[in-house]
Amino acid sequence: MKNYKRYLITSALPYANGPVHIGHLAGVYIPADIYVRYLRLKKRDVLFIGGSDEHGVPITIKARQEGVSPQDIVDKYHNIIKSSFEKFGISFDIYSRTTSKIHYETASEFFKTLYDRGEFIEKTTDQYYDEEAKQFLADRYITGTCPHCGNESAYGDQCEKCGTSLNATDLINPKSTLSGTPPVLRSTSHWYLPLDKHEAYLRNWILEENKDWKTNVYGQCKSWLDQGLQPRAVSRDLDWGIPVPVEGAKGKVLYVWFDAPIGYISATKELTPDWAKYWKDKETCMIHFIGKDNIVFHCIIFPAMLHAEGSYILPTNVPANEFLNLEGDKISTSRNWAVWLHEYLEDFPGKEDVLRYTLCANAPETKDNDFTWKDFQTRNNSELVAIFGNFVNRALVLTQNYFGGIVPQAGEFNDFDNVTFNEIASIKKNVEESLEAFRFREALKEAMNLARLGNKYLADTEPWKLIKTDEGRVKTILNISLQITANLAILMEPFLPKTAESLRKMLNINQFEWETIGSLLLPVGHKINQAELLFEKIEDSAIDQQLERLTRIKAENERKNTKAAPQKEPINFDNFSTMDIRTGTILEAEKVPKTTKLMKLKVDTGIDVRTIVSGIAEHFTAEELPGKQISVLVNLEPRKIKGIESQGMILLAEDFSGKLIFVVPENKTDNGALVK
Ligand code: B3M
Ligand code: ZN
Repeated sequence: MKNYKRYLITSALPYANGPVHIGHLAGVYIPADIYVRYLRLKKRDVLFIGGSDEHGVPITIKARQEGVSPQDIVDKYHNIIKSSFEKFGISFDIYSRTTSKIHYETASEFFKTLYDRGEFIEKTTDQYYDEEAKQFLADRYITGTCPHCGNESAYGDQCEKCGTSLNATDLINPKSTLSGTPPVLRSTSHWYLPLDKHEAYLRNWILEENKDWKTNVYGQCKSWLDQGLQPRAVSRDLDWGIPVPVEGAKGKVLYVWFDAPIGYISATKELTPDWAKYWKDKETCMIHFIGKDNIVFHCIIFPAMLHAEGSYILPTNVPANEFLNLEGDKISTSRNWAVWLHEYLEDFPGKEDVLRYTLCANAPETKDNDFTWKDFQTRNNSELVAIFGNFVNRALVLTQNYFGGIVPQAGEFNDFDNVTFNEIASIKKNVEESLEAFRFREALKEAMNLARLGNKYLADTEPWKLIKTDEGRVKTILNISLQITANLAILMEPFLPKTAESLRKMLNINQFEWETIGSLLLPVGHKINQAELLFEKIEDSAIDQQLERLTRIKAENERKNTKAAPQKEPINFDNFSTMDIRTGTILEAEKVPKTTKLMKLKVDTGIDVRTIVSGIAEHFTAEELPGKQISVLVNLEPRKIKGIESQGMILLAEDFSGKLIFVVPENKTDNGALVK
């Protein structure tokens, strides 16, 4: 790793228009936090910047939906998001917000500097306007088909599917999201940042100087640059945002993607009077952790802004991740298809690190990836509990039992001891290499190898068998095992901070520093504390509950998206009156053996008691049916189903989620009453 004097690590500012979910954590905040914790353990000078993005159309749309003001929305969600991050141990040095005073000043000043220096061009163009809502349709107020990839729900400023940044007038079949009507064109003037002017500079900077960037990031930038850069509007006709700080700009605010990245600067200013050295000194390494939909803004537009301003450094790297899916489907706020962090915290209290572990082990680093609850359970039970927890517990409990919790004096190391102990340093090196290349999954896997090593060492040396015959040897074995445990407490800190802290408490150690990994950390005679379980098994029932929740959400969504089937061909009254429908009561019910759907019913139709076979066994149990009054078509030709003669048909409605509901008389009535 090149040694920089200091590090400025930023993570994308989430829109404060909803809570955060596992996709945010896996894509941005966990990798950023691991990296920062690693740098801190290496005693580097590092600042970790975060905050809420509180402007832009995502906020005003949500405010409309909830019938409150944009300020109410950002106040509410900023706090929810901030507290979720805290609980998951995302260790920001500051978590700020873009509605802060210091941000208004910083962003306005930034704009003003570029404006005064003639870095913008002012253009009057036709833009989409919603005549019903009496408003220009910026960004997410307008959707349409992306001209590049055909995605039908691209926004006015960006297609989230292919990552392309768009102008609203590029969209095919544009539609206002306010009124749903096709918009009209109206002329308006705005300030544009001429990206074309900076193209050659950016080309050289990215394509030549930053060849080591992740391939997904480099590739997106290259394709952008190869298409040629166009001037980009940096103001909007909206009433929520930072007012454009020049004369005659009434009703115009800064484009949210102009102000938001400046939020990183404002937050640093808010944090420390020394902010400028983090932003303006070439010996700072600045890294932006983001999701793939933010690449163009962080690699092209923000650098162009910084370059135009002239006194700022550009990022050293922008390690963007791909997207995380949930159980095979794209995570979606509007479809509620997500695992929300605040809900996870309620369902799995104290298990923050388990989610950190799963999301890192399965991070969407090079391609989109899937989160499944089954995988979550397996990672916990077969890795955290069975490997990490098990090893630590054995090492500590054996020390308690045999030596009263005192680190015993090791005898001379044999070859196996030496090989095992030396392995710690090589694991450290591997973890470092992976972390520094932003390969966090690999780093975690390598770190877990230390727990594996410990487990294997105990299994191979079997101190529990030796204790009766060779106490001296057991002392050596447990000394080494405890040293591995203490090394684990440091090595795992970036990934599993809470676990590492518990481990340090059990081991009774305070000092921890990355460079000490690989050495004997616990002196002979050191007293360790009582062992507690680091992880506990997650039962099937907890996983089933989560899966049931998702099934419910899926059904609800399907229901919302399904419309009533179109009407059938007309019939006349005579056609209808040939059907003999009666009220009846189910007397007995029994599942038809070797079938999944069929239920054999005995029904009192008022005319007789007869057998009817009905396809309802997946919806009702045999126990809940007897006594139920229903409607039944009694003159349907008898049919043999699975060898049973069925004499009629029970009437059921199928709702939009596919659920079956009996068509029943409003009040209990006579069996055999005619339905007409
Ligand atoms: N708020 C987009 C997002 O949440 C945006 C990031 C801003 S980073 C300066 O995906
Ligand atoms: Zn697209």
